[in-house]
Amino acid sequence: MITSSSFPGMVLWVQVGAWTYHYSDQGDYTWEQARNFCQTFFTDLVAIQNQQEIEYLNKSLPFHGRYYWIGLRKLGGIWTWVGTGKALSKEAENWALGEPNNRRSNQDCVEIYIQRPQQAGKWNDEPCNRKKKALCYRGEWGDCGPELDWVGWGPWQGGQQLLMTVPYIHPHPSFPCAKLEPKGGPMNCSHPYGDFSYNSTCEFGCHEGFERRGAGVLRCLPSQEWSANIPTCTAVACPVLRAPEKGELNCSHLHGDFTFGSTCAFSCQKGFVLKGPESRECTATGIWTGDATRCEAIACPVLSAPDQGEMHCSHLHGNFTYGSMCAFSCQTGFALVGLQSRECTATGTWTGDTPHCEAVTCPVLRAPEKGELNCSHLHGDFTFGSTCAFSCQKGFVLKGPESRECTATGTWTGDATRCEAIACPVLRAPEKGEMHCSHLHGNFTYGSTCAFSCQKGFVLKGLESRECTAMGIWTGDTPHCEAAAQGVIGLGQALGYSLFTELLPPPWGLHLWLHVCLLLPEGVCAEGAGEP
Ligand SMILES: [Ca+2]
Repeated sequence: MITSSSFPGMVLWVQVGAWTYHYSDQGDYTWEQARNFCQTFFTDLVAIQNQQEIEYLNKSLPFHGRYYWIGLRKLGGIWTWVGTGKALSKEAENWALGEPNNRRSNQDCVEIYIQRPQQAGKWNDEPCNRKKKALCYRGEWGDCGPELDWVGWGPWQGGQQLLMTVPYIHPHPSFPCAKLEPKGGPMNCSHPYGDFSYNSTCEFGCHEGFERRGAGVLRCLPSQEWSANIPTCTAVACPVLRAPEKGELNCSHLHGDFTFGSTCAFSCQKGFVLKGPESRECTATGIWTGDATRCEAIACPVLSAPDQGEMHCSHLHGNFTYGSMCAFSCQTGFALVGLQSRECTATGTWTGDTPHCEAVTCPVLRAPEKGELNCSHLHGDFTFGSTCAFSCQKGFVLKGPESRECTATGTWTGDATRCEAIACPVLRAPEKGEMHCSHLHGNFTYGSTCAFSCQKGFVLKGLESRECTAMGIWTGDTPHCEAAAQGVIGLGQALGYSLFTELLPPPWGLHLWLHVCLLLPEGVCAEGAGEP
């Protein structure tokens, strides 16, 4: 910093404005940049007032090879003080020898040769895009202390003329801000007045998969502070994933929970199978790879009810899937053979085998003695629904139901059936006689034959034997015994009867004899029937 107050003998004025000079000691600017610099930190580029001022500046400012811009430029072809908008008067001109020459016809801005070996303190027109130091002033109002040196009159401002004093010239500091270090992303800065200095701007980006939190551009302010806090880059978030029902989620996170780079693997509980990708990854765009994953119950083959039976299933997770239970039953008259229920296992197979329904069996029926059996079977021999009809041979009558049916409980309807021989009336021996019966099937029943004989001295009148027929009636009539004539013994008696009856057992002897008698002359047998 240069301080100088080397103009002695100047009258001091109170309550007037003053100005101070400043220049940029870092960086060179185009004329526009220089004016911006001056307007930002001070008042404007200097307007040269008089020769004392020029001398002062030339003496006080350091030499710089490119010299300093001042607040004079060509506007509409006229050299104009930009601070006041007033044209440069002929008297105030201070051009260097041969200037303004407007070389190449683009020299519209003015520099001042500070400490040039020749033409020091003079002006030269220059292209405005050349880079030079900025020479600024600050207009100040207030008490002027006795230490201020009078230089000259300042420009009119606010209706009064500033008293120009030049207490010192500031080389302008660079107004540095803190150096920025990017956090997790690229940083692109431009430094018009020096690294991380006034008006430096830094643009911040983030790598793929990361989002910026905070301002995208920071500017270094005159206060030597950045316009905002340095932004950070955070990983792009994906929606939070949850474990599928009946499944589990296993995530690994690179940068944060469910953010770019996170991967989640899925698995299912026993009995469930994964549908969808086994793992998903959070992408840079904040969406997960793949579709949603779910766990489906493992399916077993579809079961059906057995013939003549029913099936009732309960499904925990879905039709005929893991955990489904099916119970089996049979219709009335049928019995289940096999397991009563099956369960769908985690391997997709059923426990056990499918049961089947078998018709309930009844005891095998046989035809009654002297009878016949005629059965019809619906489902199998002598099983539920079988019916058996009974019939008897000639001469026998059915006792019990004519037909029986096999019921659902495995028993036959009705009682056992039998064939009984048809009964004839009980016969008695004739008076004075005897009766000898032979019974084939029962006393005095079908097939029974009874032979009749008389005591000595009596003769049988009528048939000597009768037979019980299938109609339940006896052949012929009951014979009777009559007293025979004394002492008369027929030839038949002597030769035949005794012979036949003694040789053959009754009634066969008598039968034969009776037949023989038919061949003999009438009266022989009849007379000889009685006892002598
Ligand atoms: Ca020139």
